[in-house]
Formats: sequence, C-alpha cells, structure tokens
Amino acid sequence: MAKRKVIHEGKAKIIYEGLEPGTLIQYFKDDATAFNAQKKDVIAGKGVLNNRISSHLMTRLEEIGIPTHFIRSLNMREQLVREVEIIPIEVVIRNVAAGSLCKRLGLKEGMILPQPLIEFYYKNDALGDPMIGEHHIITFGWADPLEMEEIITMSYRINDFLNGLFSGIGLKLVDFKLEFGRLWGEYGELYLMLADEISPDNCRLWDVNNNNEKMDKDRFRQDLGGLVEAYQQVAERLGLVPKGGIIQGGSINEQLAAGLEEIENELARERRLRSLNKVKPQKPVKS
Ligand code: AIR
Ligand code: ASP
Repeated sequence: MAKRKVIHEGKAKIIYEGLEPGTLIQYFKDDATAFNAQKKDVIAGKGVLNNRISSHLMTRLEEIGIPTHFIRSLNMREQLVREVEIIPIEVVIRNVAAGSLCKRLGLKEGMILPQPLIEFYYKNDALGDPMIGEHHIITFGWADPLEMEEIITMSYRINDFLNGLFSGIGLKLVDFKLEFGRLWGEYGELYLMLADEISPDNCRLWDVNNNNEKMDKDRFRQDLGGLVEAYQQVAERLGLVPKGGIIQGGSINEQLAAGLEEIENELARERRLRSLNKVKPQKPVKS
C-alpha cells in the first residue's frame, strides 16, 4: 500500500487522508472489539463485508434524500468519504429491547417497543461513551437545538427506511447506532450528514425465520461464534456478494471480492450536496 497519512486509527477503521482536499479514506479493518475494547479479536473478512454493506446502505439512504458522507467505494476495504467535523454524539435508535437497554431497565430481550426509542451517548472512550440527554448536548455545545432537530428527524427516517429494507430480506432491525458530521460551505452554510458506517458492527439484526438468530456483532460480544458467516449472510441477502460468499474456508476470495465494488459507484456519480436551513454566524448585518 502506498504511504498515506493516517489521520486517525479507530477500533474498526483507519482514516487516511483522501484523494483530494475535503475527502478522507475509510479503511475497514478485520479487528473486532467490544465492551470498550476490553474484548478483542481479528476476524478475517469482516472489514471487506462491512465496507460493502455500509457503502450499499449509505447509497440507498442517499436515494431517499438522506445526505451522507459516502462518496464512492475505492476497493474492497476502502471507501472515499467527505471530510466532516464529527459531532461527538452516538445516536442509538431501538425498535426492540436488547443490549444495554435491557441491562439498564431490567427489560426482557426481544420485547417490541411501543414506539422507536432514540437515545444519545457522548462519544468518549475514556468515559465509556456515557448515556446523555438532549439537554447535555445543548448545554455543552456538542450540537445546537436546530442541529438536534435535524439529527432526530433524519434518524427516525433512517430507521423507517432500514426497517423496511431489512424486513424485506427476513431480518429484524432491533437497534442501531448512527453518527453525524458537519461540513461548512463556502458561504458559511451548513451541511449536516450521516457519517461513520452502518453495518452489522453497529446494528442488531435478527433472523426472523430462524428463531431470531443473531446476525450481528452480538455473535462476538456473546461468544456465539460464526460472526463472519452471519455478516456474509446479511451481505448475500442484500445482493452484495454472490451466493456462497466471498469468504471461503476462513479466507477471502480476493478475486471475487475485488470485482464487486463498482456496483455501488454507478449511483455515487449522480450525487449532489444539499445544504441545511442554517447559516453560520458571520459579521453582524448592518441595518
Ligand atoms: N453501538 C453502540 N455503540 C457502539 C455500537 N456499535 C450499537 C450496537 C447496538 C446499538 O448501538 O451495535 O446495535 C445499541 O447498543 P447497546 O450496547 O447500547 O445496546
Ligand atoms: N465497538 C465498541 C467497543 O469496542 C462497542 C461495542 O460494539 O460493544 O467497545
């Protein structure tokens, strides 16, 4: 690989400088972590599958008018994205009780929530991503009320869309995590957009016709095994990998994988940015 500047190395991705100003490259690693990286492993092929799944979902979301940072797929592990200022909040949307919600409130896993539930966490590893309320976000200036309104509206729309998309392939979208970023335009206008990734690393997906079998990172968190097979099954049902998959006998069929990324790029070429209803405070206007 050419020598490129690493901008940031996270638990599951490396962010490199992009191909042109204002862009970054997201490299998807095979590393799996859980419980704030107390549990770690390397799972061959996970990065390739997440790159494909995330590019696909971001592209589908763009089609319904959700702005995302995704520009195009570069190769089987990398995608080009817009360089945005990440808002330090994790937005979690839940449709079914699972994970930390069950732990916190003593709920039974699998309880259908009467309405989708939105939660916010402060993105801070040292503090273990603590749960916060909207008022914390406003008080500490992590996002302003207008941005929060936009983030919440977008998150519910994403939930509705993804619920339909996954239920069409026999998967129940239990919950998922989103991150958003800001980009300031040359006239000071704000573009808020979906950032990071959407993959089985940050969604809970249950196989409806197979006893709600877990098809996401809970396989790793709960030592259930078969993580890459589950991710591959998700990718296969989304039509992103051929039947039988690209991971065979524990390793990637590189040739097969390399031929796949062009598909999503067709749509990416058509994309335009849309600005939000907000202008960054400039000099006071003279009356
Ligand atoms: N998530 C939260 N922080 C990191 C991630 N990946 C995702 C989980 C799960 C949802 O957010 O993957 O889909 C809720 O997680 P939890 O642990 O709060 O129940
Ligand atoms: N990825 C996060 C971590 O490593 C949280 C998780 O998915 O459990 O802690």
